[in-house]
Amino acid sequence: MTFAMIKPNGVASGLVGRIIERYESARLSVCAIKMHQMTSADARGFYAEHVEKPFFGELEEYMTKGPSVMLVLGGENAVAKVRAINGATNPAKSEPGTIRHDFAPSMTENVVHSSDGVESAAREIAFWFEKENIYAYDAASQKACCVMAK
Ligand code: FUP
Repeated sequence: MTFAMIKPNGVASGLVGRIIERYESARLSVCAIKMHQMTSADARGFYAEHVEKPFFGELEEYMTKGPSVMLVLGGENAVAKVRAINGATNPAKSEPGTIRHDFAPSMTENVVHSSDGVESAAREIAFWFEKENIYAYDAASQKACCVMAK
């Protein structure tokens, strides 16, 4: 499982459906979903590794300016798959066909986020979701049906 987020400009531009469609078309399943507008405290906690960086002020302003859609996505190789579908952090360097290439106007406003590894995925999922609200993907059946995570 991995954590993904449709950032404020993605939501405001009406891209929620098109972005989730890309994930689901890659055989990833939505295991949890919610909409939430980040507070400054959220941004500082979620991006703790970046708080001291020079770009943090701009990042915080962007991330708190409207609601984002938080997602837990399940399926085989979910972490790597979602990173590939999203494209490079800097849209100018992203491959054609990726979400950031197709929709992101700038490095700061790069439309989507996803966890960069299995450990960060666990941390980020736990940051936004209670365990009982996450539905595990049933890979064996290859169906979109989900079972409650234990
Ligand atoms: P990613 O793993 O792709 O989400 O990227 P990072 O964790 O490295 O960065 C988090 C966010 O900070 C990026 F989505 C955009 C922003 N950022 C900048 O604005 N400038 C930078 O130099 C690096 C990151």
